[in-house]
Amino acid sequence: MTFETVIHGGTIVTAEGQFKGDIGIADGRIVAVSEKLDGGDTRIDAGGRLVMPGGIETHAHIAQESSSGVMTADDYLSGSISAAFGGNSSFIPFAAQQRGQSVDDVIKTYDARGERSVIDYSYHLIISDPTEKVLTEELPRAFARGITSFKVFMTYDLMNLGDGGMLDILSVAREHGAITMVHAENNDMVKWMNKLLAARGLSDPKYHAISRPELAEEEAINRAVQLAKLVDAPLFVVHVSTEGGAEIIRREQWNGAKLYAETCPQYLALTRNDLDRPGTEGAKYICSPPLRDEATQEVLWKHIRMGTFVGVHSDHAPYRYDETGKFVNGADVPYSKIANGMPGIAARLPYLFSEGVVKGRITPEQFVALSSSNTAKVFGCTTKGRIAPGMDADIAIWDPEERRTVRAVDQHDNMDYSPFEGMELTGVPKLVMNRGRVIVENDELMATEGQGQFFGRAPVDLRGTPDYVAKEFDPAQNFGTVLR
Ligand code: DUC
Ligand code: ZN
Ligand code: ZN
Repeated sequence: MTFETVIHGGTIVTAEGQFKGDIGIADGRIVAVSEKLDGGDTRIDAGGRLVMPGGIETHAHIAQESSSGVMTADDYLSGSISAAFGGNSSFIPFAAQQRGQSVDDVIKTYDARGERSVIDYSYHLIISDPTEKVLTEELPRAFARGITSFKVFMTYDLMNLGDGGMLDILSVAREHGAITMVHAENNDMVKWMNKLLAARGLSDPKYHAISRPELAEEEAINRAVQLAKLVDAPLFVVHVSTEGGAEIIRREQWNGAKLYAETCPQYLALTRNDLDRPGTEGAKYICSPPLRDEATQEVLWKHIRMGTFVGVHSDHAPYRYDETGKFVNGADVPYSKIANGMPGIAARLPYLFSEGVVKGRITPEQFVALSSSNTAKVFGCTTKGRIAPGMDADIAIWDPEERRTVRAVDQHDNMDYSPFEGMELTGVPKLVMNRGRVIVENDELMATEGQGQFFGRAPVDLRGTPDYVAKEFDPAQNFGTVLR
């Protein structure tokens, strides 16, 4: 067998275990994994290093307008470069439908934006306007192209679908084998809190955290799960930030819901006290759901360890600390008019490795599962997320001992701050590969604009998840009525 590249002498870590071995690569694929491989036009020495699947970042807002029209600071070039420096070989940002827009047009728009990417990419659709045409014609066309996941919102007046709209989307998704992602916060609870705070003149950034109560997330997660169970549709709860929310998810996974969830580094690393920094500094830490408290952080780690969460993703939503981003509505505006989101696509995996593996909260195998392998299964990335013959050669080689201090300038994004600034982390992705091509090596970008490719995805893998049949859908209990 001939190889273009052989990675030799490293410790190969998969979601199942680790072993010393070599990887042979040809035509962008892994073609051999063995104790020792000779040959290779290029030989990469991975002695003393961990050789893992490249990360798959599945929660990132790239070249995306918010519902109020603010464009993210990163496009597919800068966003993908930043992802690559953070140990990712591919990503799945969102393609967002604004109300009144056709889904076909949305996909066309993002296809043009995606062409700049240096790593492979796919999209989750965001659906804000589920018209009959969207449900019966456009979503099936998107599925046929391999766009097999989409996100819906339970909050924000311009995005929120209402429970009926969610049931429509969940049912269509179920029919096609797609998975629905949900941003779960109770819209009315948040609006009511906003009114309460405004009436008292409480508008500093820190009140953002108070305006979006933990109970609003817990209520909405519970409701989203019951809606999904009613139609037996798979559901992925994004950016879980509360103990109560995580517990509902754990309980309902046990009860047979086809239920997946993630949390994000910011909910593990930061707290609402970060919103109470001097002047308007707290604006940098405005994201939704909001940052919580220290007690919640350790509980979320426990859920990571125990498998409640299939992934830890960045929710990279980059808005600069200036008039193009955070202060697009003015420098001296209430928290509710400050752009909502923070960057973190480059910091996600170094943070998870350092605080997770190095501090003994998770194993290296769990790190791999949480950074790529689990997500590859849930989102149908059939050729990614594993080190095995036949898979794409999407590989990250890590120095598990090198220490770094996080600095905004090293994130390689278009941002002017990092919420993780100054954190001391151990473990650095030294070489990152996408389909056999080195894209980052020793802090240098080796990739060129546009070399990333769009990848279509398979339906969610639901093997081992028996059907859940609500009594009202069971002909034995509903007077023999066939509803599905
Ligand atoms: N939800 C996200 O997932 N990202 C940014 C803002 C938001 O509400
Ligand atoms: Zn969200
Ligand atoms: Zn997000």
